[in-house]
Amino acid sequence: MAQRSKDTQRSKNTQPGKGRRFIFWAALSGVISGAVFLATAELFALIFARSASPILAVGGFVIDIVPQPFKEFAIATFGEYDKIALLVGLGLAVVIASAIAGILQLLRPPLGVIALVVAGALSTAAIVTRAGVTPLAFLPPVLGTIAGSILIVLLIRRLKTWKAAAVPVAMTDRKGEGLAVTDRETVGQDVEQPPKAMGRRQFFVLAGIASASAVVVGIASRAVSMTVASVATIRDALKLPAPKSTVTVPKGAELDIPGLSTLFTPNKDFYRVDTALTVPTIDPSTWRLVIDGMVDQRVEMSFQDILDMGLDEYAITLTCVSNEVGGDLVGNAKWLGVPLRDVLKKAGVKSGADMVLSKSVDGYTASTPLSSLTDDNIDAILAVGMNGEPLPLEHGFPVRMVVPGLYGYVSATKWLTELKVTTFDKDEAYWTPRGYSAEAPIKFASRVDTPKVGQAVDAGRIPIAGVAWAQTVGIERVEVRIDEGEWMPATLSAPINENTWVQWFMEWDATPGTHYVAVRAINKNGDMQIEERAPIAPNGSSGWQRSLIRVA
Ligand SMILES: Nc1nc2c(c(=O)[nH]1)N[C@H]1C(S)=C(S)[C@@H](COP(=O)(O)O)O[C@H]1N2
Ligand SMILES: [Mo]
Repeated sequence: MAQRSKDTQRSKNTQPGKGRRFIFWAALSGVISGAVFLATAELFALIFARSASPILAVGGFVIDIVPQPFKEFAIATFGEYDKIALLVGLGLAVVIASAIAGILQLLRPPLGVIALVVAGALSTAAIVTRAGVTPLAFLPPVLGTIAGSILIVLLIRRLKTWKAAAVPVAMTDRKGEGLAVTDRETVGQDVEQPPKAMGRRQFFVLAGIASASAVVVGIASRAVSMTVASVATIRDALKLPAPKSTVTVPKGAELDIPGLSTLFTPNKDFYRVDTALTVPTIDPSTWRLVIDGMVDQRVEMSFQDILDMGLDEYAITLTCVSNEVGGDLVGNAKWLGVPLRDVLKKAGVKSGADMVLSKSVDGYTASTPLSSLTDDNIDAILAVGMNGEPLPLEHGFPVRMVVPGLYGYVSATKWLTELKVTTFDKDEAYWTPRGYSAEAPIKFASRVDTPKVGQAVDAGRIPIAGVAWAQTVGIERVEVRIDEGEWMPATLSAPINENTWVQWFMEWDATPGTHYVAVRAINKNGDMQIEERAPIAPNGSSGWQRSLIRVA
């Protein structure tokens, strides 16, 4: 019995059968490499370009090029499942094509790699020719192609090592038909078995790791992309109610000077600072704000509840504590929202509280002095809109806080989910144990936008221009000094309100050579901008910006 079963096994191991078996493993190697190609592309699509999914781009391309009668046939046959049918069809095509690539790589190397690179190039073409494509969209398919190509080479190489070790065994078997069982086993074990077993093990280890990672990474990335896409779709379809009041922008608020920051910072250019590795995706229909802690009654509000309070438009300049002197972590926007004091009133703040700990869905927290949120003269708001559209996902969709006069890290919680009324004694925010102050009013500042540091300018009459902000107080005056000259007053744009930055400019007769341009602001309380340099930690940088300008 034992003898016969061994013989049967051995007869299977003769070359033709053996070859067929390796063809199967080569095909599987191709399929795994194809899966790794797709999974890698999906992963990098998350980072670089949401639209850069090879399967979806190729699917979109197919939909675009397929003739109308065929589309009608597809709809007639699959009904509303036509797109699923297309994706299943594409999936099958990928499996078959990559299996063939694997076999080619075994039998006619490097044809398998070439096939994969061609497929990669085609999907890259499909991606970069889609509408609304971003500049980095080529990266995901290219990185996917590289990963898939490397893997197919490695897998087939290991498969060949295994085959090389295994096939001679089969030949020995055939020649040694008459050998005693013991003899054959000795031969097999001593000479052939170890490399064969090793080649086989190495092949399966790599194949196993690669396919498991492809499945996990691919499915996880696609799932994240789809949640983001669906929340992005919900956001795009969202129409915020018209505000009860809008911001009046006075004449002369916007100086039209090349190189000067625009009065309102477009959303796409607005600085972004947060600890979120991936942007939280929240469906506004399931979003809830909880107001609890030292309150008369715990209150829960839906997104609709916020909208139902009636929205007003507010112009507020946001500033990050990490903004260096002359830095760009500051931006001005029109926010649509409701006063936080009205929201807090619904819960009723108990006496003794002095802080609101705001929490984000991602665990981030900020500590804001209660007084800044209840003061009738401070427009602290829950914002749902930014510059005429719902908050962008990266800027806190669906609801965030904006508090004039306080750095973002102690006030501007994005993806807001809870307001806990508490005390500075009892609670601590995210940045407090990490070297930043629990309370941090914005240090008012001024910045030169043009001419840019290090950018050579032509001699002659040119404007020096920039922005200055002193949220809740307002900018009274901006002064400019060239080299060691006198401080000269700059012309200010008409301020929208004391919570927004103002633009300023000064005409300058630029003479050839290098010059220092310094700027400082005076606020409406008559205070001078702090001259002494301070680092951003623990509560914001200070110092007058002084930049070296080269005039040709
Ligand atoms: N959830 C969450 N909200 C946050 C942060 C964060 O890390 N997580 N960072 C804060 C900081 S430090 C700043 S300066 C502002 C920046 O807002 P923006 O990215 O919309 O410009 O958001 C604040 N809100
Ligand atoms: Mo910040």
